[in-house]
Amino acid sequence: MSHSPAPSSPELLLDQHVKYIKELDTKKNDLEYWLTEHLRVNGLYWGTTALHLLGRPEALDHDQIVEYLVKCQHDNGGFGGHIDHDPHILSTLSAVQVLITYDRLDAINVDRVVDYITSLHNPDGTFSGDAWGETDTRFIFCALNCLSLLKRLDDKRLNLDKTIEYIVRCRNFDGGFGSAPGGESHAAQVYVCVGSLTILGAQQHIDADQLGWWLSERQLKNGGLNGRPEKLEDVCYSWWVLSSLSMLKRVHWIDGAKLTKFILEAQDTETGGISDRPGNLPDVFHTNFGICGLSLLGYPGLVVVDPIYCMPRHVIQRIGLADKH
Ligand code: GRG
Ligand code: ZN
Repeated sequence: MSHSPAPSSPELLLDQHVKYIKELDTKKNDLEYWLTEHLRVNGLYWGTTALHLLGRPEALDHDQIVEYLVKCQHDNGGFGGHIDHDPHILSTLSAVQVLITYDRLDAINVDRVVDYITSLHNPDGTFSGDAWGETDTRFIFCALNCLSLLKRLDDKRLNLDKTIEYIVRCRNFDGGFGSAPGGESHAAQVYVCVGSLTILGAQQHIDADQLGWWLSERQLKNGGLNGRPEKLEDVCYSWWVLSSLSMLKRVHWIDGAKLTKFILEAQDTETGGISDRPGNLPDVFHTNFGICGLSLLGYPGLVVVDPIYCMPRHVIQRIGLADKH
């Protein structure tokens, strides 16, 4: 929790990151492009969000992306990770986030999205990821984030008291949360549980001081954050940890200058993009969450990100959710 000024940080390579994201869809000769096909819709969400936070929303063609997303929606309302891929709650949330960011919800059938998500709701309050039934606190958050963005949390088919009860059962002795009752505390699971309870107006179930302490303990000597004790630092925890601290109004409990420096050192100065830690190859997931982390740290010139929805704050304001939590 010290606030010593960090030695000089590299600069944010804004133009190079925009170029990196724009070119992702042109790398069809790379094996990685095809191996990540099932993540195409998630990738569009990460790229779109990063570009908006960089202040360059027009760098991708919105009409072309909307047309593509429409093709990913199934008759049951869910979206697949790519055209002809089975629907899943993760890609459904990503598609809805992109369409709302572009203000293009008119392009899809919203009632059917709500039908799909409610069809995944289980009697114990959880949500399955897809028709195969796997459950996890991640999918609860995907469902609540999506239904909240669509203003459909009041759907009569939902029993959200049960959902709160279930999340409380995932809370551990250290104040953190796991993926299921009894699961080890992990910063990404903390984000989805704190986000879910915040959306549901149920933060009273969190011990903010104890959890804030656990989250601030995630910062290592080099400024980076890990996801749980004894693990390596990774740029994406700049989002999972910091967004949780932000929802708990405790961002100042970590050393922001040192974290800023760590994230900037993970930039690829040749290709643009950000990697999981300095020296590794960049990818669009860590590029987005690195930029989201910098935005939460108030990095100059970046658009402000919303810590709950992980979308530009001005979009959350436009749809009238900014003052709700
Ligand atoms: C809208 C931002 C947003 C998210 C939607 C999909 C989702 C909801 C949340 C994902 C949460 C999650 C569990 C992310 C995983 C993050 C991660 C780096 C996991 C790696 O875990 P380990 O055990 O790594 O491989 P460690 O760092 O513990 O060694
Ligand atoms: Zn990571």
